[in-house]
Amino acid sequence: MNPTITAFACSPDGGRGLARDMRVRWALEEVEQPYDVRLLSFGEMKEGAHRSLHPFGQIPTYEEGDLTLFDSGAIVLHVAERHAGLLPSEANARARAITWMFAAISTMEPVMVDREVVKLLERDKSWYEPRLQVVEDRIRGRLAELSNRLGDADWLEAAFSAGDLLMVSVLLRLSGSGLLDEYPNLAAYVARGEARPAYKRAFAAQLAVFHAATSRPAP
Ligand code: GTB
Repeated sequence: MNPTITAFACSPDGGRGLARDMRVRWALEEVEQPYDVRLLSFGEMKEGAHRSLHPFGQIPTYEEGDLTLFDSGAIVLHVAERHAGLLPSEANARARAITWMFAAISTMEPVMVDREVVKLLERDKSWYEPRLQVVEDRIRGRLAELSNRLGDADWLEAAFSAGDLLMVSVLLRLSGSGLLDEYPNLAAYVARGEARPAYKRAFAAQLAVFHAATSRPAP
């Protein structure tokens, strides 16, 4: 039986693939594991049935037989451990790839989320501009460090891994900000991730959901 994931019935990102089901879809596509998707409204995400799967009432979740998981990083790690293709088999190389997964989520992503919060919720504050500057400079610091480490390599370690999958997913949150373009090797790294057939399939699938939702006549 296919695993089932949850996703927004109508994603607030307008189908740009920024919601966190995208990284799970991408992982499943990389390992060629077919999956089903249960779409949820914001209201349904907060109801008891979904909260029994996800204590915080969010997407994505992952159900496979009697296993239920939440949190995109944990789900991607599970997929990568159960299937070949996203983690090296040699123990140290595998540990390094997993380290990049954590770095993407716990070192890189929080500064980007800070920027989104400032832009979304603090635009009307008198201190909006200086605060945005501080947050964006913090992002630049992280990007510079990552850029230095990546250098002219294609991927963070010897071969594409779940670490790259999460890092590219996280960096994509900066799309349209111009920040990524200040680091050409990172912009090229992200473009390499987006060019992967598995990424394209995952992106098309989530976009199809958004198009279906927005082309349906209002009830
Ligand atoms: N740590 C969890 C994980 O990695 O899975 C975080 C999950 C999470 O934040 N889920 C969000 C959610 O369910 C959707 S992805 N939010 C609803 C809620 O909390 O009530 C975050 C997201 C949302 C919207 C955009 N966007 O519009 O661009 C991008 C990312």
